[in-house]
Amino acid sequence: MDFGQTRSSASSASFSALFRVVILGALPLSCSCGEGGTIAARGVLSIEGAEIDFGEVPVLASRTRTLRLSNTGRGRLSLGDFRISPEEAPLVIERTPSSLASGETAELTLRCTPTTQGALDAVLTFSSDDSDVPSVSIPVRAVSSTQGKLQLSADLDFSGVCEGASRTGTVTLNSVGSAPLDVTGVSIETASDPVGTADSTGFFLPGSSRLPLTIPPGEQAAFAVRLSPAYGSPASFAAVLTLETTDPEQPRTEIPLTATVDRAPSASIAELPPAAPGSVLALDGTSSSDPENAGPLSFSWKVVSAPAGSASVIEGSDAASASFVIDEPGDYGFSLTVTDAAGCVSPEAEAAISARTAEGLRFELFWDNLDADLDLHLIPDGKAFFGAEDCYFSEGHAAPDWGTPGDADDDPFLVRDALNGYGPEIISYPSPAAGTYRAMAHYFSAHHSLSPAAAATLRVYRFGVLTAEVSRVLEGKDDVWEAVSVDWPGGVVTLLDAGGSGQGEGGNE
Ligand SMILES: [Ca+2]
Ligand SMILES: [Ca+2]
Ligand SMILES: [Ca+2]
Repeated sequence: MDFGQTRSSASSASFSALFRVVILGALPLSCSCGEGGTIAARGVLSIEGAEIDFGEVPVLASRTRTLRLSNTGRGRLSLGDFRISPEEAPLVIERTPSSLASGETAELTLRCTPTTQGALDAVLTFSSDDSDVPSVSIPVRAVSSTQGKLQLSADLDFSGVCEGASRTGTVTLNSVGSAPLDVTGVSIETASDPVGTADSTGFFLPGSSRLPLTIPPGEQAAFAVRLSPAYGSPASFAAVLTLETTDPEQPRTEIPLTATVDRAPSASIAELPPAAPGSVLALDGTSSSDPENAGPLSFSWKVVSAPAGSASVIEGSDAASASFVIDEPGDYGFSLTVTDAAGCVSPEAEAAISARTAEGLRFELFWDNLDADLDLHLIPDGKAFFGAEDCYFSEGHAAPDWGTPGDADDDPFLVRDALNGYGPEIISYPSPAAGTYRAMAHYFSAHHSLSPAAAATLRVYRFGVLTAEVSRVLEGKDDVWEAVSVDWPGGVVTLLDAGGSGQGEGGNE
């Protein structure tokens, strides 16, 4: 191989124009007139071009040229014994025709990939059974005066990648040579000697680059490398990033990739206690932990499901111990995630409760005077105070038979009779029928008190949730307070006595 340094760039552009010459075998028909006077047809080789000139090819870049071969004779033409001389020339014969039918044209393809700077002078030879040109020699030229050069910069710190998260690093390929740098391969392979139990499968190339990628001199290209250790992944990773380029000094560059994983903390919610509507639910995440115990954990509680109408929010949603007021009967779901000092986030822990009570309506009356005996009455709308259906302490009235006669399931009942302060006196109506009900207080006895006035308070609960609280002073014996009416199933509480004070809330069913 002659790699003289004096050759300048050849005129590759002129290849097809100037050398479009049939240089060999112009005979269209070769007559072999035998004694019998027969004419034997034979193949005749025509070649388009006198030489193959690749022109300037940067070191390690690859170019192809084709040579058109035609059979202008009448018989079949056989070709063979294709060779490059000298053998070590950086040329590869990629495609050759082995025979050409009469009138057929085929292409021979030659690839040149110079490995060093310099000029290339080689010869392509082959044989044919055209008796006029049994041996063909075609000069092959190229010059390689430029080369790509790779300068790498990498940001590949994968220490302490959070379990369950992702980190992306970057490899930047700077093209600093005299020729464009071709990137022909980018891959991540298993480390030949993984560290310990390191997993080599975690690293990947998230982007998609079509290769080969050509980077002009002075420019750069970047490749992202990502590691996304799933929860439960190994504690470390090792792999090799391999770059293949046309930089002759580093055609194959291997960059080791190593990673350590910071374990995610674990969120833990203590078992939720049974809770009724109206109660305060304690949310306890104090048993959450981090394998590395690195610094304090931070907490994030969320309500993931709640019954319609619930407007309650978590108190202390960023604390280990939080609380939640159950404002509506129904099913609630809560989640907790914790974050360690390194910023690694736990998988979500979830807990659920069903906060229900079978008791549709409940009325409670209490007062502030120990001497006073107040009585609570519950009366269907339109029925008489102290009438047959009035529910109050008296015999035969503590559990009046409402709704279906003889069926106690649809009746209200006095849960607790208080004979003096401070109550409470309680009436429960577990399965209210549709309708309107009045709740009243009657000052039954002052027990001869000198100061009988009693400030009374009535509370109405719907499915265990306090929906109204009203207050009024009852002055003495036989004072009557017609406090509220309650609509069912809506649960709307209406204040009846303007002298009272308090607030009711509508239901939502
Ligand atoms: Ca951790
Ligand atoms: Ca009483
Ligand atoms: Ca009944």
